[in-house]
Amino acid sequence: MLGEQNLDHDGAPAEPRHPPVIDKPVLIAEPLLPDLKDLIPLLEGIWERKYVTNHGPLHEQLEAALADHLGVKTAMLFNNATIGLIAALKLFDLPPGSEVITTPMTFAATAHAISWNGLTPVFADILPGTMTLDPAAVEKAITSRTSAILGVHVYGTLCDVDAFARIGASRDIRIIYDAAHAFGATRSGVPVSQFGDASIFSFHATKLFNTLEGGLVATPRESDRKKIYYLRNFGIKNEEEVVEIGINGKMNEVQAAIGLLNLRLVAAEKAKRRRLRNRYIEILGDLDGIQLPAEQPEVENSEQYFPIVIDETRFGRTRDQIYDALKARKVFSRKYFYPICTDFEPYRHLKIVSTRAIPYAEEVKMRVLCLPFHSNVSEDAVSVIHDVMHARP
Ligand code: T4K
Repeated sequence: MLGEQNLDHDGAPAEPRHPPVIDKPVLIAEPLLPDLKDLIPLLEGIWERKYVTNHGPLHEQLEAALADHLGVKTAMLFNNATIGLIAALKLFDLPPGSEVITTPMTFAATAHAISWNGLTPVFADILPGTMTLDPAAVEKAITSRTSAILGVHVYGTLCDVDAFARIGASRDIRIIYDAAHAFGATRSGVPVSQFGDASIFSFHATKLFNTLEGGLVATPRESDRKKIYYLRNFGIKNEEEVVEIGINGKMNEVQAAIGLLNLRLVAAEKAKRRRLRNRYIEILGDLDGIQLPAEQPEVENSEQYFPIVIDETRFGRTRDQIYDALKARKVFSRKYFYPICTDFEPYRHLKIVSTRAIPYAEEVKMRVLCLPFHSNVSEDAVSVIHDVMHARP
């Protein structure tokens, strides 16, 4: 029982209604929003100061709080993760036209950030299980023109960071992580942002921690701070000097206010999602042909998404049939990520480099389905999902 409306007077889980009825559509994501009454004093302060953007006091406060929360030396706020990705790639002065190896199993923004930098995306296959970049496929994709690897901790599942660290160390290749889904994830207690040369988080409304729109570039080096600052703010050094080809990547004060308040709520939201994860595992664990999210025992999950992979030959129904059956009962799952990047017009001409005859990404894109995953997924919704998944074909 996760949504407040489903708690009985003792705060204990209430029994679901039978048959379960969904009054309000259950969406894949729902923004975590602070209490309006807590926001108003912060808004009053902004109105009083009349300083609404360009690194205001709330912005600075949030940036420091996030560096601390994420355990990282350099943490720079952005207006969204896409601009953060574009700026992070620019940080390393990668040779124009050089190749950046990435995964096709991601949101379009990952590949677009490479292209916006005048770099060439090269797509490599993903691993069954974690659905993250396959290091062996990456090795196969490396050429003399490779300048970086852009891995994605997709769904909050961590990439094989050790393998990529080895690859990066053995050649002059930057390792950058799109950590849009991995806010607060750790491995053996090490914050995810400690891996690689840079990590980019998304604070979009659909993310565990959100500032409505927003993002963050984190690096393990203090020395990157100044350059990222320039990249975020048009390259302006002072009133008379512009020293970098920067962009406008600034977060405003209202977003920072939401961030400061949401940071207090994240732990509770995460705990509720962890309970939902366990409920899903309970109701789906015994189904033949259903692959649950990869287990990474040493990882503290970011609780961003709950992807399942449906093998229709064993399960008896396809992913699309399940998607439609849930939709008919007002439960809106999402086919993240279908289509994959190599299905999109700008990248359609590119092949996925794989160690297999048919890239795994091509198979799994037809089978993956993300279930609604936030604290307002009620026990009634869980019951609907249970019924749909257990129904006879
Ligand atoms: N890298 C990766 C791996 C990413 O997944 C993303 C973004 C990025 C980079 C880039 O990050 P940002 O530049 O956005 O910071 C959504 C998000 O817009 C996008 O941020 C996210 N990934 C992607 C996976 O999901 P859509 O097109 O699926 O969003 P939409 O509008 O269909 O909303 C999804 C669900 O959330 C709907 O059921 C409605 C619900 N929703 C949405 C919004 C905006 C709400 O309940 N309230 C809301 O305000 O992309």
